Amino acid sequence: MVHPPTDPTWWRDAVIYEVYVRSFADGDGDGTGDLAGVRSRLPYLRDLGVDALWFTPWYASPLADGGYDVADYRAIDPAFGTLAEAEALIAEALELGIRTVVDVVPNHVSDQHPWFRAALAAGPGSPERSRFWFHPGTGPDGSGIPTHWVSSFGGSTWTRTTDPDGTPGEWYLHLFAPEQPDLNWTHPDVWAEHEDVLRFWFDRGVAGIRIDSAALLVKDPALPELPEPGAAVAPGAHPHVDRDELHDVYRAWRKVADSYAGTRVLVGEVWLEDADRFAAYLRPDEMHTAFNFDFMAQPWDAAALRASIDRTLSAHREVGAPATWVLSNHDVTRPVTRYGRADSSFAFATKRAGVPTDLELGTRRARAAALLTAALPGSLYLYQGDELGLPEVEDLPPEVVQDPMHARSGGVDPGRDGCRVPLPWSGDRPPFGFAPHGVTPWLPQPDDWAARTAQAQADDPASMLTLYRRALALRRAEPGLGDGDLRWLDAPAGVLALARGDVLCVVNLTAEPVALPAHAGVLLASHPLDGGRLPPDAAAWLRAAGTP
Ligand code: TEU
Repeated sequence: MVHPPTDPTWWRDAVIYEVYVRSFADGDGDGTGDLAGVRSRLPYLRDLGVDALWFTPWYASPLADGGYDVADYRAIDPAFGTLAEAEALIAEALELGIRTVVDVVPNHVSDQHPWFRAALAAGPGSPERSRFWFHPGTGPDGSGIPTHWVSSFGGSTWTRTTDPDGTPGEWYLHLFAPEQPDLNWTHPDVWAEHEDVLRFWFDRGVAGIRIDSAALLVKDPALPELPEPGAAVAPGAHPHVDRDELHDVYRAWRKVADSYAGTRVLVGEVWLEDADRFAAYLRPDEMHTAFNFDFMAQPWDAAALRASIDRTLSAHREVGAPATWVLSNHDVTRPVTRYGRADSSFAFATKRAGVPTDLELGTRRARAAALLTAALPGSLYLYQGDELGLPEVEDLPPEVVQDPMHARSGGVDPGRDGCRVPLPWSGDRPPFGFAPHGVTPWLPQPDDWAARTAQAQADDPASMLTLYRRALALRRAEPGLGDGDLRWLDAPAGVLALARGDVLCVVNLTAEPVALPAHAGVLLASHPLDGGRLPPDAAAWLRAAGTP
């Protein structure tokens, strides 16, 4: 559906394109993507057919974690531009019918944030420190870590401070990198500041907020040790994941969002295995939607995908929220690479570089997956570059990798930079139009990306870009697609077949061509049909039989 500016339900089936600003397009020629680059490419995004842009953090930041270490929420990082440019971008995008979603990172701030600097300066027991989790170490000299919690980036969640006289001091908590101290969500300043930040961006016309690490903010103030591996934890009682108090935070945020004209939405980054605990964040007075990582993590397997789709839809139905469909983002392996591996599921713990990969197979499957996800009921997230079929770049020289996951694992984890390589726009050699000729992008692009540029794909009927453009155009034009219900059709093992109104979507995950169900016409196929049959690892959208 096309969503006019006043449509209050725009978010229920919106196609939201994730912009990792640093790697999108470089307007000022310093090798780093920026707001000028995004503004110059807005027509591309309009032609792609997206409803909204989600910008990963564009705020002032030392970039210790690609901007997820925010020093000032009310300023744009100078490497990306200015606040005036952000305001212009929001307005220009809206003129093209594209809404803007900004990223808010409430779990932590940068260690360069004024609050944390003040806390370090003020010393133990100060009100400034009470906005964070400072704690004495264990043992007579305080040299033992307060708890054995494990950072998402590897290693401990605690770093020891140094007092102004040079002696070792208290420790502070960081679920991510040491440059990202966790905030204390029992502190009223932390609540008030975030509500004010939401207002700051809503006042500038943004249509939504993506909430980073949304299930991690609240900690048990007693800071207990983690439960033993495998031990049962009462729901909501883990020391730092999915605690019940979180729901009060999002109810307060929802009130802020609802106080604005037009529907301003909250989108949660909620990684939780339990579908009901996940859906609890989507009750009518909390977030609007949350990323569906259960689906994203599934291997290329019909039964697994179908089970995940059913789990998703039934959990969302309980709370009346639309589902989201996500194939990737700036944290995970690119789909054409993941689907080209023997184990095509995604999990951080099993992420490995250098696993044998069949990119041609992965690309076929990613094309089929694009048609599957675009046909499912709810909203759709598209990570920049997936519409170009970019592979994960797995041979970045270690010295250029900036993701803290890489260094903190001692180089064992490849990190996430392989999906953050600057986009190829045009031309036959780096920087492929990402930056002016002769400029070196902040991460090197593979030399062989000439055929993957947006320009090379734009007029190629067989390209990934053309497939996405056609799929998104049809998704808007077909009343059966977008929000609503899904009906499974009978299909052989390994084949997914579903109906959305009078549109059918069939996906063949077997190794043999399969007969298509009765239909009145083919709307779109991810691969040429083989004498009316659907080839392996392909998908088709069909007009149901019996409809004009
Ligand atoms: O990610 C949070 C998160 O839990 C994962 O995506 C994370 O990368 C993983 O747990 C590592 O094991 C968000 C952002 O998407 C990510 O880019 C940031 O690094 C992270 O928060 C910290 O702000």
